[in-house]
Amino acid sequence: MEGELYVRLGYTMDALYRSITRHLAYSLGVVPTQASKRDIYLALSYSVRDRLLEKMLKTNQRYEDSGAKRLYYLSMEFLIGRSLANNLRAMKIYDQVAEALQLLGTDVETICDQERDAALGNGGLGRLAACFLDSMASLDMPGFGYGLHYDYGLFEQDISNGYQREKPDSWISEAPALQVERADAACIVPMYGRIEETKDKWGRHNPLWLGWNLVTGVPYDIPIAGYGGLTVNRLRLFAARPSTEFDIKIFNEGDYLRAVEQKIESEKISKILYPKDSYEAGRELRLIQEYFLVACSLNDIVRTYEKDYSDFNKFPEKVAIQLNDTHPALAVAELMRILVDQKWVPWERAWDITNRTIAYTNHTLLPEALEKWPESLLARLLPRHLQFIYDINQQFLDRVVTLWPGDVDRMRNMSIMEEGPPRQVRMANLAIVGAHSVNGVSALHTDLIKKSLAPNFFEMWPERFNNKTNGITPRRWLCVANPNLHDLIEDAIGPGFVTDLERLRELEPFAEDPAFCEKFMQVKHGNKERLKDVIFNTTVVEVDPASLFDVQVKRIHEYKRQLMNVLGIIWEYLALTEDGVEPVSPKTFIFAGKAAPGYWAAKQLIKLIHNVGNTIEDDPRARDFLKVAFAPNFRVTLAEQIIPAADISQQISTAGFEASGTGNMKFALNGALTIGTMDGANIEISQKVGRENIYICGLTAYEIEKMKRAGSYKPKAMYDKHPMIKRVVDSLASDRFCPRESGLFAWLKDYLLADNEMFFHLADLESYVKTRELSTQEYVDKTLWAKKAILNVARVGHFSSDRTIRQYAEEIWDLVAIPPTEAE
Ligand code: 26W
Repeated sequence: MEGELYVRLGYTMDALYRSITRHLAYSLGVVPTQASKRDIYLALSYSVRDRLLEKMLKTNQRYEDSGAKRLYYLSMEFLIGRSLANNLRAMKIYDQVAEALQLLGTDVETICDQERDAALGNGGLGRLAACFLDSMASLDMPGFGYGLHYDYGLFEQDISNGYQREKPDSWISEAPALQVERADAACIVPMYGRIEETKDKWGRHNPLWLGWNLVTGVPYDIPIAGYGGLTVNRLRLFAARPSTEFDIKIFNEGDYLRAVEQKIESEKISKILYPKDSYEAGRELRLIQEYFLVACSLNDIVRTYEKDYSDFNKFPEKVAIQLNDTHPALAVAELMRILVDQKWVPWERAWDITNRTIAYTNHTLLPEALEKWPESLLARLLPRHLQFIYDINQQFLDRVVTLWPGDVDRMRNMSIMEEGPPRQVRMANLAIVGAHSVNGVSALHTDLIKKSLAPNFFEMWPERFNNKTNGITPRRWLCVANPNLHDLIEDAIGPGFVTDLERLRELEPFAEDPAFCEKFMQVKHGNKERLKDVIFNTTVVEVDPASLFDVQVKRIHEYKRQLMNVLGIIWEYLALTEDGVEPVSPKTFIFAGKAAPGYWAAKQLIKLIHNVGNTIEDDPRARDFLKVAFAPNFRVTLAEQIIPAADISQQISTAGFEASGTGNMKFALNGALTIGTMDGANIEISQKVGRENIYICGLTAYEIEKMKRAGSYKPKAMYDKHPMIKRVVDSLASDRFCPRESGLFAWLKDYLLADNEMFFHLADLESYVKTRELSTQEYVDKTLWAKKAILNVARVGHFSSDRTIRQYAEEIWDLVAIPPTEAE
C-alpha cells in the first residue's frame, strides 16, 4: 500500500465517540447501551492508546532521522499511578472526551476513576522517575525509561483495628489498556554457570562463561505523552519468561518435571516489587531482579546503537545511561562484559566508553540502605561479572596507591570490595568508580555526599560530584490533581505556565488582591470538601472542612518522624484537656503512608496514630477541637486527592536524613504552608518562598552531627527538666492510648529517652510545638494565610521537574531536544 502509513485518527468529540464505540464492539464485544463503566473505561483507554502509539512511532522516527543522542533512565521503580486523565490532559482532549462520554450516559471523572494505580514503586525514588519521564517527553527530549514489569506492585494497605494488613496488588490485569507487548524485541539473559580459563588463538588469557541458565526478557512498552501530545516517549518494562532454548535442553534429558519447575522459577524474577525502601534485605532474588533489568536494558541499548554504528567509538556521544540509585549499578560490569567479551573492544578502551556513558544518582545516606552483595553470591550468579569487578577494582586501587602511597586506611575505605567475613561488593563504590557523574538530589544532600558519605572519592574526583535538586511535574501535581487551582491561575496570568513554571511568579501581585485571595480560598475549600468524602468513605471519620487540615503523608519511617507529629498532637491534647488551653482553630491531623511489612517500629506507629485518634474522639472535651484521620492505602491517586486539600504540610525529618523530599514541593505548589526542618529540599524551598512564608523548626544537620560526635544528646535530661515533655512521654508509657491493650506503647518511652536515639525526637520537640502553635494562630487570620499560601504557589516554579531535567540534560547527559516538525 502506498502513501499514508497510519489511518486517520481524529481528535474531535465526534471522532473520539466513534473510536470508543468501535472499541466497545471490536475490542470488548459489547453493545454501547449495555456497556459497564469498566467497559467504557477500557474502550476509552484503547482509543487513547491508539493515538499515543501513532505519536510514539512518529516521535521515534523523528529521533532516528536526527541521529540525536538518547538517554536511558534505568530504575527498579516507576511509580506512575493512573494514566488516563493525565494522557487526556496531555493530548488536550479532556473536554472532547467529557462530551463524548456524556453521550454514552456517563461522565469523565467516573470513567477515569475506574483505573487502578500502576504502583510499580515504593515512594520518592519511584515517583521521581515517573516525573522525569513526563518532563523528558514534555521537553521533546529522547529520554526513555527502562524498568521491570512486575506482576504485583506495592502491596495494598488495609487497616484492621489500627494495624496495617498487607494485601497483594495485582496490577497485571490492568496493564493491557496501557501497554503493548513487544515479543519481537525479546532478549535472552544468562545467569549462574562457571568460568573456564582458556587461551585464544594468539595465546592470550580468554576466560569463558559457560553452563549458564537462560531467562527470556519480554519487553512491554508504555507510551509516555509529553504535554501537547506530539512527543510520546516510551517506558520499556521487562517481564521474565522461561527461555525456550533452555526448555529444549531439559526435554532432551527427558526431565519434564524439572522443566516445568524451572519455568516457574524464571517467572519469579519479575513477579513482585520489593516493598522495602531504605532497607536492604540482601535477598538473592532481588539481586537477580537488578541484574535482569541491567542485562535486558543494555542488550536493548546496544542493539539500538548498532543499527546505526559499526564500532563503539561514538557510544558515549550517542548514549547516556542514568542509574537511579545503585539498584542498577551492575550496568558498569555488564557494559564492560558486552564490550570486552562480545564486541572485542580492548579493556582500557571499554573502560573509557563505560565511564563516559554511565552516571549515577544517589538518593539516600542511610547506612542500612546502602547496597552490598556477598562476593560468594555474585561468584555463583554472575561469575564473569565478578571478574570484571575485580579488574575494575584492581586498576582503581592502583591509582589510589599512586596518589596516596601507603595510605592503607584510605584504600580499605575506597575499595569496591569490603573485607569480610563475609566479603562483600559495595555497590555505591562500584557506581562512583564506574560513572563520570555522581549527583545528590538537593543542595544539602550533595554536600553531605561530599563531606560524609564519600569524602575520599570527592577528594580524588571533585569534578565528578554535582547536585541536581529534585522536581515534580506540574502536569500531574497541578493540572490533574487540582484542575480548579490550575484554572484560577490561568485566569490570572494567562496560559503557558504549565510548561514554564517560573512564570508562576506573575501571581505574586495577586497575593494582595482580596478578590483573588477569596477565590483561592474557595478552591482550597472545595478540595477540602472533596477530601472529606474520601476520608469518610475509607475510614468513617468525619472531618470538618472548616478546620485546619494539617497533613503528613509519606512512607512511615523513624527518620521522617511521624512520631514527633504524634507527640505534638498529644501535647495539644493534654494542654486542652488538663490545662484548659483551647487551640485557636479546630484542627484535623491527616496521616497516610505504608510501612514496609517487616518494619516493626513503623507498623507500631500506624497503630499509635489510630489509638491516639480514637482516644481524642472518645473524649468529649477534645473531639470538637482535635481530630486525627489515617487514610488507608496511600498511593499516587490518594496523594492527588489529599495534597490539594492541605493547609499545612509537615516535612519534619531529622535534619541530614531526608535526601530531598518531593512531597514538600507538591504541597507548596498546591498552596499549603510547610512546617519543616532544615533538611533536604526544605532548605531550598524556604529560600525560594521566603523565610516568612514557611515555618522552620528544629536543629540543623550540622548541629545534630556535632551533638552526635560529642555524645551530648541527653534526652532523659530534657525529660526531667521540661514538665510538658515529661507529661507527653509518660502518657505514652501509661495505658491512656491503649486501654484495651495494656503496655502496648510502653517501649516508646525507653526508645525516646535512650542516649543513642538516632532521630533526636525530643531535641526538636519544643521548637516544633512552638512552631505549630504559631502556624495555627496565623491560620485564623485568613487574609494573612491566603497571602502566604499564594506566595508559596507563586515562588515554587523552580521545583518543576522540567528545570531538573534541563540541568541533567545540559550538565550530565549532553542531551538536546528534538522538537516536532510543523507537519506533526
Ligand atoms: C534496596 C532498598 C532500597 C530501596 C529504595 C533502598 C533505598 C531506596 C530509595 C533510595 C529510597 C528513596 O526512595 N529515597 C528517596 O528518594 C527521593 C527522590 O530522590 C528523595 O526525595 C527522598 O528524600 C529519598 O528518601
